[in-house]
Amino acid sequence: MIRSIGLSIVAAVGVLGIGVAGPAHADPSRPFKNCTAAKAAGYCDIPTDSPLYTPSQDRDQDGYACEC
Ligand SMILES: [Ca+2]
Repeated sequence: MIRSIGLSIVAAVGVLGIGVAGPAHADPSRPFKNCTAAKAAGYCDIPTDSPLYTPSQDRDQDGYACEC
């Protein structure tokens, strides 16, 4: 019984951990409309290898869009 509860807690924490820690969880597959929208969603300094990157949002062309 105790073992069963312990496993349930571990499973619940695992699910929550993935939901909170996984950046891909809320990660759209296309760039944001603009940096205001990106930052509102918690994204900034978006690297060129991210599907969220778009050159028009990287004004200084340093490889990071929507600087923090
Ligand atoms: Ca930049």
